[in-house]
Amino acid sequence: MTQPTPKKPLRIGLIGAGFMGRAHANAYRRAPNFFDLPYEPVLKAICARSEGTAAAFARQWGFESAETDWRRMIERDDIDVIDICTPNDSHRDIAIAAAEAGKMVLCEKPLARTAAEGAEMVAAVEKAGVANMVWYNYRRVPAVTLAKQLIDSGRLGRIYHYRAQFLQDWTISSELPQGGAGLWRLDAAAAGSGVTGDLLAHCIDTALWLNGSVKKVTAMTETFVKERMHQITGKVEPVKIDDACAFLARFENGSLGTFESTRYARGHKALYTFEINGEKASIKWDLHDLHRLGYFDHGDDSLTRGWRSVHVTDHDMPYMDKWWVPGLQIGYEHSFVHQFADFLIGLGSGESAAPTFRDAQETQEVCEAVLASGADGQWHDVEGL
Ligand code: 4PW
Repeated sequence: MTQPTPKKPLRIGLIGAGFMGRAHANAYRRAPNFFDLPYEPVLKAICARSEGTAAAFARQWGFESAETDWRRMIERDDIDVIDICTPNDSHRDIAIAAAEAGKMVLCEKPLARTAAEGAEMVAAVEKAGVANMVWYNYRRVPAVTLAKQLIDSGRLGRIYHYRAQFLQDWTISSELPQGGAGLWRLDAAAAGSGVTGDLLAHCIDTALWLNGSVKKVTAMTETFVKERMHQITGKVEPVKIDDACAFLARFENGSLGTFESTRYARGHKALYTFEINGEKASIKWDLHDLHRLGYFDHGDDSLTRGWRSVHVTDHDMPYMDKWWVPGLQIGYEHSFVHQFADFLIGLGSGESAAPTFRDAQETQEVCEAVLASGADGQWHDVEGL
């Protein structure tokens, strides 16, 4: 019997052992079980600031070694790809150092705190010629990928409206501190911005992918709790993130966009929704019911026309043939598995998996224009790349 050819190992160094570190580590482990991939992921090293955290994470997820200094991790010659899952304030330095060391670079979203940082990162990976990708995972929810296929096939016709929301409620208490472990998303120095970079960045990435570029935006932002204890300095400090942001957008294709995000929508934990209205049909999606795609086709018989709830679980749906028998659902974590599988498939074929750093920089530019508009109340053009 002929033996299968051994796959080329891809040795991964993961930096960051928090929520996203777990989501990514799970993806490295699951992807080769369910996808036929040209590379075999090797969980070479995990890096976390605390030795205990790094060692425990290595044990739990099966990493061969643990580091506490990301610079040391990048120096290692037994690592091919650096995956950045740290707070946003270290994305730039890690990505640039990794690219200069010739490593492939994966980065959790948003690419950076600002468009200027993002631009440096794009330049670094492109100069080094290393593979790169940003983890905007919702593109790989099968129902969202199906939405892309339906739009690209022309079923919606001309698009008039793009509407998106990302609602949470976890920062309402004024007792919640900012900064430090678990709460860096409230600290502008670490995060860059509030809901704009954290949540709207997802909505913007999906929108750019499904509906094309945004030309200009006008926004309003608000910080409801003005001061919070800072966990690192131990002092009560001004809060400089946007707690809520709503913006209007004009897309290149002539459609109008409305976007809203807040962490003050009592009752909502992670409600990401979008709806797209075209001349011939509309689609809508809701993260809380992520395997369904709402679809309305004006071409249907008028007596039975209505919103269909397409159950995106059949094997002809994107990614679904890789999982269980038709009808069974998958969830949030699978979007990361799909993204990592696509990255490895792209490495094999030589075609980069999207979004690359350059693609994600477009989201960064929209965020920048939104924040600038939130500050001065004017319309802002989105800068080109
Ligand atoms: O990236 C986002 C996070 O920062 C996520 O998609 C959801 O919102 C879950 O946590 C936060």
